[in-house]
Amino acid sequence: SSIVTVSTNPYEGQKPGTSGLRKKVKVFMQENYTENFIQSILDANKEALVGSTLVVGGDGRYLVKEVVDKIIKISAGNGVAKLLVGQNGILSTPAVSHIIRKYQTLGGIVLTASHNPGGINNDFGIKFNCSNGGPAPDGTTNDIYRLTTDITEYKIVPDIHCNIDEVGVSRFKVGEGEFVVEVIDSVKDYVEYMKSIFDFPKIKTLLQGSELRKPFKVLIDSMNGVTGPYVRRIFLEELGASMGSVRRVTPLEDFGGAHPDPNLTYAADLVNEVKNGDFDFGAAFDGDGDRNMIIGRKAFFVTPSDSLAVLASQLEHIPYFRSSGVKGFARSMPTAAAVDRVAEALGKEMFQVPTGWKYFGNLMDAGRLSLCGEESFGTGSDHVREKDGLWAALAWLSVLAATGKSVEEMLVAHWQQYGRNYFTRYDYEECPSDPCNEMMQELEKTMTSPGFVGSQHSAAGKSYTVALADNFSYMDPVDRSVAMKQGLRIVFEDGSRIVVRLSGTGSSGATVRLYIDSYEAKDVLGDAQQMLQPLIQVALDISKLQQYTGRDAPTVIT
Ligand code: VG1
Ligand code: CO
Repeated sequence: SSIVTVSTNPYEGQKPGTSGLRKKVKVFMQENYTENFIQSILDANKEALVGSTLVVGGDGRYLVKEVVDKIIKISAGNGVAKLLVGQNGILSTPAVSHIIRKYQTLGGIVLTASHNPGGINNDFGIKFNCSNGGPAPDGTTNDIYRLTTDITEYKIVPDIHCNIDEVGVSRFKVGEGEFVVEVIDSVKDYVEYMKSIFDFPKIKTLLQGSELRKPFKVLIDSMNGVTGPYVRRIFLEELGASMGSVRRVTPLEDFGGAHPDPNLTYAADLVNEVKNGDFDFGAAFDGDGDRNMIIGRKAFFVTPSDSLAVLASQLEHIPYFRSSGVKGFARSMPTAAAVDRVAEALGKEMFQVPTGWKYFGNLMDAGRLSLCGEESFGTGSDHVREKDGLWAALAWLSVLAATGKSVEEMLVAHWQQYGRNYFTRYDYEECPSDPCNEMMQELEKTMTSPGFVGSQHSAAGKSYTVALADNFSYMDPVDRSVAMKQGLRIVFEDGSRIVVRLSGTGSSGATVRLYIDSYEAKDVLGDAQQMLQPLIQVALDISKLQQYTGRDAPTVIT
């Protein structure tokens, strides 16, 4: 086959956000839109590209297979030697990260819009991960974006036809060289890896019960996303759970119409089943398998910030950490500071990074970070360079198996020892962009004007004094790269915090996120929404959020 050079024109707006380029499917379907972006990803790697191997896979949503086909043809046109492609285009985001690392490839291309709905009228996304298995850092995504703005042509081998439905190796002659596509089992490498990280027999005994303990009943929900086949292999085949322990385990192109975001709003069916049923544990994962929600008996909810803190304090129950040791911990800035207290108690290094998993990678590569998380239902460790939903569920089951406690007992004991960071996030989705940008500018002005630090704010009988107010910026301690304007942050004298930022993953309009984090040393058993009311009121007053967005209530509360 021969390489054809196709001329093209740049599209505006191909700037990757928090986690790759995400747009409506129909945007990606425009002539050459997807081709331009793929070519730009490859060009951003040009020094190492010729002769390289890349991993390709996605979450099974609408357009994944078509785009895999384009990646195959354009990779062949650009001198890539080999692609490792998940069967049917299926690979979870953490599985891509693992496969990149295991086979030491140049990187990988992940086709997903994560937790955003799928189908022809919804979202698609493309993300590049580097050779460490992690999402490309800002330097690389800026390079990719710059390349999209002045692209004039792409290179493609149009008559490569490769079937990705069957596992196997296909070889193609391209010019004088050879181009190889290896279609791999989507779950095998990942499942083997999980078996080396966790004590599967111990988890199996927990689930099946023993003379000492009745079976521990779980309900695992893949939300019709990519984790379906992974959950079936791990929970049904390896751990011997019954079909009644899993739900929605077939990946669907439109996620069956569901919004595959594991939180109390979008995973309400799981929550209700666990609330009304005889389950000890529930977990749900998002479309691409990197997010997780953990609930206990009667749907006792574990906030992601607490989940991170509890796991941090219990890592000795996981074989991986017993052998690799526990380095530092990290969280994204908006994530509640519960884990900071564990770090302090254990004498571990603690990092606070901007929102997005790409900021954790350097710390892991430098051997300074073992466990990290985000309030947005992201938990993970240095076993890969992405957050990992199934890993989080297995980590929790390991801890529960070892301690013999229920989920709720774990949390209550944790709060009694460390105090509790009450946390909530209000999302105002798909608001008009201009007023939201204006709100952010005005709020930053207010916060940074003289006299704001030290000012007092009261609501519902509570009073807060501002200790610090800034637009968060971060210098990576490893490569000293700087990320500016990562979210407006008001920290009060008692450590309580208000954070406001605009989402970088939406595909239309603006989504405002308001994060509230408030610490109580003693009063740890309250209702979060009630406990946080005064601070929420203060946040709405200072930001004038309702006035600018025209919304009197958030779309989603987590
Ligand atoms: C959101 C979350 C962020 C997460 C990102 C990607 O970003 O807030 O914590 O890393 O999604 O998650 P934003 O910019 O919309 O707030 V996923 O599961 O989409 O890869
Ligand atoms: Co995701």
